[in-house]
Amino acid sequence: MGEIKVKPGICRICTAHCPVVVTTDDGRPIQVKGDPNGTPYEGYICPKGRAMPEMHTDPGRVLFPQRRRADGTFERIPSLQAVEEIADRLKAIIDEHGPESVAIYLGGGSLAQIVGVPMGVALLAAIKSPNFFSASTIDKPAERIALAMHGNWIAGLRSFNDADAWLMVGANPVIAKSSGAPHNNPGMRLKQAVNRGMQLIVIDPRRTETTRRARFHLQARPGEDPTVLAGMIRIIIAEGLYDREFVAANAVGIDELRAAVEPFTPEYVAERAGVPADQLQAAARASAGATRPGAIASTGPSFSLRSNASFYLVLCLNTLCGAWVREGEAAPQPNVLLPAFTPRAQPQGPIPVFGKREMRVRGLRQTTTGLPSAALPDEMLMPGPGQIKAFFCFGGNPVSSWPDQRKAETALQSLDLYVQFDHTMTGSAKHAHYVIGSRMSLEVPAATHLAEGLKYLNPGRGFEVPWGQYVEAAAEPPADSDLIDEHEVIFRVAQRLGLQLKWANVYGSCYTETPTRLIPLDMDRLPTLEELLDLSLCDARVPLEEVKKHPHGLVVEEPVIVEPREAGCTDMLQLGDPLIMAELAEVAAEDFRAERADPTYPFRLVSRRANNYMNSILVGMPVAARNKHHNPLFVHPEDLAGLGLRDGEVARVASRTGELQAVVEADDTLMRGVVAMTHGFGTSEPGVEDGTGRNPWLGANVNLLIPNDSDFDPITGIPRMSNIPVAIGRGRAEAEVPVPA
Ligand SMILES: Nc1nc2c(c(=O)[nH]1)N[C@H]1C(S)=C(S)[C@@H](COP(=O)(O)OP(=O)(O)OC[C@H]3O[C@@H](n4cnc5c(=O)[nH]c(N)nc54)[C@H](O)[C@@H]3O)O[C@H]1N2
Ligand SMILES: Nc1nc2c(c(=O)[nH]1)N[C@H]1C(S)=C(S)[C@@H](COP(=O)(O)OP(=O)(O)OC[C@H]3O[C@@H](n4cnc5c(=O)[nH]c(N)nc54)[C@H](O)[C@@H]3O)O[C@H]1N2
Ligand code: SF4
Ligand SMILES: [Mo]
Repeated sequence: MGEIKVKPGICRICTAHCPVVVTTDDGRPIQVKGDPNGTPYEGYICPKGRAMPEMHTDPGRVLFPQRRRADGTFERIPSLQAVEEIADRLKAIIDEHGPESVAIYLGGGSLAQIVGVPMGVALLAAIKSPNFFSASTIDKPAERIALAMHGNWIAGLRSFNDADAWLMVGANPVIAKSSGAPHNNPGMRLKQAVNRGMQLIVIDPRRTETTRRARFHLQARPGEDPTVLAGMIRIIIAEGLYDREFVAANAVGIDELRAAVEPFTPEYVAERAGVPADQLQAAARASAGATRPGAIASTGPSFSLRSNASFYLVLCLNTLCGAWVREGEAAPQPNVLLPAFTPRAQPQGPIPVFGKREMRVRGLRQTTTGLPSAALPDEMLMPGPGQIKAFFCFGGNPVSSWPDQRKAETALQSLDLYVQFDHTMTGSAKHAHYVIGSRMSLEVPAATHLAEGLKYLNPGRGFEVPWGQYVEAAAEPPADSDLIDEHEVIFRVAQRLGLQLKWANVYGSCYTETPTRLIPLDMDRLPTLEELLDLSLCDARVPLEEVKKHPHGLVVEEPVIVEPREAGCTDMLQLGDPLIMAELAEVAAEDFRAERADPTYPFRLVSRRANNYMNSILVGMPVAARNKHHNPLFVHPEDLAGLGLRDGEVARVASRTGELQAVVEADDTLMRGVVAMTHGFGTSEPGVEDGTGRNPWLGANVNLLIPNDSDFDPITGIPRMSNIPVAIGRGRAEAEVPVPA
């Protein structure tokens, strides 16, 4: 044992951003626990957070910049040499193909690296490339699109804390942590809320850890969220249960909405979605009868097509039920590390959904959520002006996470310059020209501002209380390594290209009340990560110096009271957006019986998440796998019997465009006819995991089943990633399963 130190930290594996305490032995992390002094979290931590020491000390960690050789193997090169080579290649590409040939992608891993991506954004701005992509557009792009169509409420949604009804559509926060209930131990918060009388309503085709707490579990067929939500709204309007006064004063479009939901009678919803009429009525009445209701949607409806309609109808429910916070009440989520704003009981009316930039493929365009990442592989592959040739991937794993895995892989292979920032050699990284390892999350200072900004994406998400934390590095990077931070790589590249970079001081968003301030960086001197973080937070509501005095985080106790509507404010919320009303007419006109009756693909595959992994993060690590290294296909036991398959056998799963092999696991929480699988596993090499974890990248990647260019939403570009028609049969015999070397 060397010198033992214990320091506070922030887990940034997911957006819950739990406060933790980190024990190090000579700087090397040996234990991460929940921080009992991180007040709202009360010492909570999940298995992923506890696995951080293993992530940091993983023998496979990328400790030196890696350059790919012609034969596909990698060689170690000095970090400054890597930077020079990247800069020179980038310059040649820009000179030949123009700035539009350069793109960056922000993945889930960049939550840990909070100054890397802003530096990448600054580089794009300096070279005048519009190509900023992020995982947000293959996550829940509809949340901001629906918000743009419906309008936002400046003071925000009433808090989950004292909500007396809460509707969650396709969210399982007990597992996913930050998707529909407060971040601080969502399982416990839900339990406490239900115990104090909150009526929890969950729409999910599975009986999940979250639905177990629900007063109403509407076990609807997947993909039927617009039907179910329209049915609820129809009841609420027809029975006059909505908040007439609030709607009259703050919203337009109720007549259009009333007409659009008319076809969705309880009987129709019952037949189509499988939700009994009395359950639908009871859930609708519970939502509308509550005095402090709230509604939220997550990846279930996002992945099942018609996501804009689902998210929009959730916002309509919030407006109809008067869920927005009123004048004189305490603002639910005043900023701490983000800039101060005046919470007003007034709408910010609809804003344009589309931005200027048009993609070259499928008529897709920039939206309020950004450029559609689902189009990225095509933009890399399609020749002609605007083809993406240089790609910087910040903590993302396209080969794992992008729909149409084979296309994603081919696209990455086609690039002239692919730089991957990651601490592990993922299925994506092995195609990169350069793989750059940086300091990992516990080795750098960090703050909670990104998680604070979630409320700007989806009202109701985010911290339960005004919470802020800033921590210093808790661990030291491994000795004898040549790690180089993402911001440093990009800054030095810009220096070599003679560019002036400008730093954006806030987490930019169209609803951030304070406009982004661009601060020119001194290009003669590399700024430290600390300096950049300070610059990002220079307009924090609670001065950063104050937050820093509370290393275990602080709750800002003093309430911020919601101000009245400004004189002269004429903004109104929109309940009858024409695009969504037209989409509801399309939904009502669908021949759902015929669509369902395809005998070739009798099952519907839905998405779900696993407790021990965050997307592909931690996949393949023994500490997370707990002796189960594969990615099971969950099937109802009676469906299994019907297929003649037994628990643990290998099944073949085929969609209309792809297939995979997976180990089946009996799961009676599913609706009959619905099967479920998580993503994050496997390269595109065929086969199933061998169960030993020796080759974590081999196996069942669900994106083999998902095309990105058919069956997609025309606005978000997001393809059908849940509710996928599939056929299931017996897979290869066990003996044929390849055993990786
Ligand atoms: N079929 C299907 N596809 C999906 C989904 C699904 O449910 N089904 N989910 C979608 C969703 S919601 C999302 S958000 C996307 C996620 O898409 P991505 O963000 O592209 O995928 P992740 O697996 O989260 O990749 C995170 C990467 O970051 C790396 N990483 C972790 N920590 C660090 C760090 O500190 N620094 C750096 N540089 N890297 C780090 C990890 O090793 C990993 O390779 O996938 C989407 N794709
Ligand atoms: N442990 C863990 N936590 C995570 C992640 C992880 O991989 N593991 N990933 C993180 C990320 S990137 C994200 S985006 C969030 C996601 O957070 P959530 O959106 O809460 O993700 P899930 O836990 O998959 O819950 C989605 C639910 O939708 C249901 N569902 C599927 N299809 C449909 C449908 O058509 N309609 C309805 N109503 N429901 C449907 C599924 O059964 C599932 O229970 O989680 C984050 N947190
Ligand atoms: S819930 Fe998220 S932030 Fe909290 S410990 Fe788990 S992975 Fe980390
Ligand atoms: Mo996500």
